[in-house]
Amino acid sequence: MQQDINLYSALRAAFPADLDAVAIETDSGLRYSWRDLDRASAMMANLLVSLDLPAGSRVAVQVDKSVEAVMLYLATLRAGHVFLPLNTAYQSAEVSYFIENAEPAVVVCSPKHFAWVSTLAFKAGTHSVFTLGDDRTGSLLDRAVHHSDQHQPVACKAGDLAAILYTSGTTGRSKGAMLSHGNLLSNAQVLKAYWGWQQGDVLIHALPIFHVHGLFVALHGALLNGSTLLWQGKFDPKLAIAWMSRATVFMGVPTLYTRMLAEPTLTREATRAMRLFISGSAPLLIETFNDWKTRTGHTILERYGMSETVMLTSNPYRADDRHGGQDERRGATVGFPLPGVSLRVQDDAGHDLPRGEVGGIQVKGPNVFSGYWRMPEKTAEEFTSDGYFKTGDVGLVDERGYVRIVGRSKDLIISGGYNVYPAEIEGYINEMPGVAESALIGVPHPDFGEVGVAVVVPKPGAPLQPEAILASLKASLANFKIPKQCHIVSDLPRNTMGKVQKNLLRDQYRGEFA
Ligand code: MCA
Ligand code: AMP
Repeated sequence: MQQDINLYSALRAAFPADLDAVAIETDSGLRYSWRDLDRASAMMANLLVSLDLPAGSRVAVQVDKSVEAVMLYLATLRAGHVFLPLNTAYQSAEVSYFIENAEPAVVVCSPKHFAWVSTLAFKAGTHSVFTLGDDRTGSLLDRAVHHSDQHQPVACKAGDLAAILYTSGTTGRSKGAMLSHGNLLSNAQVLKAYWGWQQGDVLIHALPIFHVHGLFVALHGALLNGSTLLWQGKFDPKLAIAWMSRATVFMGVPTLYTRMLAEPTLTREATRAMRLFISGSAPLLIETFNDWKTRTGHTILERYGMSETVMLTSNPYRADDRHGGQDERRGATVGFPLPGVSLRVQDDAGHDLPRGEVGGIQVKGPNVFSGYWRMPEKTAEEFTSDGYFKTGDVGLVDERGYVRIVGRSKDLIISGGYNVYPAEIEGYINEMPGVAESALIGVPHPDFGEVGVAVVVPKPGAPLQPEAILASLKASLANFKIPKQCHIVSDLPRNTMGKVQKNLLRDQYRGEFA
């Protein structure tokens, strides 16, 4: 019998005794107290209650990063509904897919997009559409302000849905990863201990809050420790460095680290007060790991996770975490499976591989999701018969037990921490007049780590222009998905099975942004 929980109640229990202390201080100088978070999320929760929605209704949110958006997230948890964050860069074709797939009862969008979002939402049967700006404007706040600031969080079961995070399938169509209160709370509790969260910690929050890293790992980390957050609406390396004299923890994707390394104000002195730098969502180059250590004296702690599993592995926080202190944080590894996480490496035939051998990484644990929203077949494909989730990542466990990710079996480009799925982009390009076929490959990039390059084959005699192809994509797709380069070629390399050999294309264009 699962006991009742609500993730919000667990976070609320960790608020400091002094509710008037500052919970979040923003880069525009606003200060929100813990009491503000509790009262505002109660009012928004009561607004949701007033809509009399079925339990487990989805609340889709595509708004610019703001503290009010955090309050809406907390309100959705309190009310026992399902939070569905959407990248602010998604355009109408992308958003209409999510709304058609998830059938949210409520959609909250930025005021500037209300016209097109409300049109496609109401057409899809959405009950209510509200607006929320990043300047404390919008109908959501206008309506919530009339509701009580007292709200008892709904009693949920650990297995009840708390959020759906869309992570596009390698076959192009996005899949909604279903995360429960139990998935999120168990992982947050493990990380609180593993990363040594302590009294007085202050987190610099510079990530978007429509993905797992910023919305769960960073936000829950601070809230579950009653720690103040220094809040950037959009990453600003100079300000992040300036704040390090007042903070102790920073979490980022590798691009944030390389951008801060480009700043002369990043010095050992500037980072003296800091306790912990965490990197993830994409591979951290050993050069970045080493440069950071040389410049600041800090050893970045790299960890590995997924939208489907939240955090899976982490480098040790304290050198004496394991085996009597021989272990330390090692660059180019993602450390050890977290407590409660079982991780194994298997070959394609499903046989466990010994340490040192490369294969598919599979995981099991209370943090691993229950499946993809309304895609039971797809879900079944990605779990083994004994309940392990196939991550699609390729790696090994080395002789000392460290996990190393060496590649991906899924056709995926991770650009500045965002996932770009070649199949989705290729689908759009192949629909364009004059295009016979195309391939999107990832190549190294000094800023984003990896970016997409499109290689396009025209139909006989068709006069294709790269700029026209990119402009057409830009009109339909989120900006981070747009290939950074487009080449027109006579044909694509294929193996004897007729499969496009993307590895040859990657080698051919590897130096594009060197
Ligand atoms: C912006 N652009 C990008 C990206 N971001 N292009 C490729 N990849 C990107 N990530 C485009 C912009 O649209 C613009 O194009 C041009 O590149 C320059 O934008 P710029 O101003 O440099 O970008 P920015 O606004 O500064 O954003 C860069 C960023 C951002 C701060 C690194 O991408 C970011 O916050 N990334 C974090 C993503 C994240 O949170 N990942 C966690 C996923 P144009 O001029 O044409 O518009 S969760 C996950 O992966 C798992 C669970 C895990 O382990 O955490
Ligand atoms: P997402 O689907 O957005 O949740 O991204 C999850 C994917 O990001 C994982 O399957 C990995 O491919 C990748 N990833 C996350 N953290 C790391 C890391 N530290 N090193 C390499 N890849 C990572």
